[in-house]
Amino acid sequence: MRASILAFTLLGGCAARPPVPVRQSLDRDELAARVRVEFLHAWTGYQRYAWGHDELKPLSKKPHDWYAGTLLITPVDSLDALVLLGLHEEAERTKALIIEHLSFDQDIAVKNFEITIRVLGGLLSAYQLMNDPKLLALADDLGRRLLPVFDSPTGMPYVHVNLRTGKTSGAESNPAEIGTLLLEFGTLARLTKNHVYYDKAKNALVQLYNRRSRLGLVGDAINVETGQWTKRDSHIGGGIDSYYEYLLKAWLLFGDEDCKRMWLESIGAVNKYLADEMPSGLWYGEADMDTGRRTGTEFFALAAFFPAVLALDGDLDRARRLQDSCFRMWTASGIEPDGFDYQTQKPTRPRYPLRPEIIESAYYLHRLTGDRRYLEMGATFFESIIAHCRTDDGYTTLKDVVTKERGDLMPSFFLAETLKYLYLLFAPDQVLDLRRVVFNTEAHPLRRTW
Ligand code: DMJ
Repeated sequence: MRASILAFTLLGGCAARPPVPVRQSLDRDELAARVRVEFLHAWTGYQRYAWGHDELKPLSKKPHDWYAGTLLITPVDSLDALVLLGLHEEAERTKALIIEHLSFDQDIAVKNFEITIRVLGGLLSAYQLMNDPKLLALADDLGRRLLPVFDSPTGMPYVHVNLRTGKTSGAESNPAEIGTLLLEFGTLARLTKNHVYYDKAKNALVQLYNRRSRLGLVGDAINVETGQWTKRDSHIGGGIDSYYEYLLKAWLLFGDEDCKRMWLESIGAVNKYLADEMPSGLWYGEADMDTGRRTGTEFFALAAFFPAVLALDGDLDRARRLQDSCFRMWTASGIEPDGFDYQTQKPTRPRYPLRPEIIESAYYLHRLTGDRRYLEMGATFFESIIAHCRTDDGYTTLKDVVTKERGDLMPSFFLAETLKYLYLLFAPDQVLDLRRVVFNTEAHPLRRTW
């Protein structure tokens, strides 16, 4: 036990739980219905001003495409949510758009990680929910075009690949982009019976894991050609986050014992060196991957996925305490900043880009503990998002959670994740049984049908 934890424990320290506003009448059905109405509001804005494009800019009422051509990122990312929310007409119309108009035969260099989690993951989960083989054929076409990323000297993927030519670029990568591929490529392998997808994505994960430090930690940048770390700061925030998530979930989805072993060793190191017991609660900060020396006390909105992962692993004590800390971070300014110094309790990165992670964790914790506290938290998140981010034609990002100055983008993950997890939190358990699916990092539920 590290000295700071010991001193804190000996002092009888146990951070007071942050108060969560308790509503006299919290009606789950009514909240689920309200989330559905807000989903439709956002979807209608997308349909009106950005149909057939990647994302909506809700203030300028214009579409936004990531590359020269569209990859229909919002429709693909949202399709399973449309089904789960019971918006069947919209789902059929969206599926038709995708099948008729989505082409991966484009001369564009795409980011492998983003396209894998949003587009490949979205196609696979929609295929499993809607049972249309054309969705699987699209996923297979995309998977084949992404495969050249793994042709580096180490087998760890390049950052970008041209979908038409297969030309790769971007040797400087990070654990999240290297290690967040196996759920999608593995599912594609199982569904198409082409084991190459599984083998390449798993090899990338193992190659990364094999380069962990003596302490069992990873850094936040690595060169996929030389295999050398280029940044040695360790944490659970953006750039590393979902690498850990996929070690655990690949074990759960595929029963892969190597992933189980890698997860168990990794979570031990994370809890030993990155967890920080403070008077304000449990947090996870930054540390040097070689020495374990604390290098920072910043917690990220992206790291708010971690209570969900801890809960899924059965560590409900840490999961609950970390979720309480995340809730403090949310309520400090009335909505969540992207970064927060847990020592000073001040935002370090003031924007709120409509992120879902804290809501995802509330959903897991509610389902795995049955504690109403997480429904109350969810109601708070929903009210803040409506108060600060709702526009006439959708929802938009905040540039600054203190001033509430608005940005002009509705990222696809707002529909795919933020509103989906809010809906699932309040909706009846039968809508989706958490024990029967594994969500990819973009909230696409995958089922072991093989
Ligand atoms: C999403 O695209 C995914 O959840 C990813 O793992 C992290 N970033 C966004 C949401 O914040």
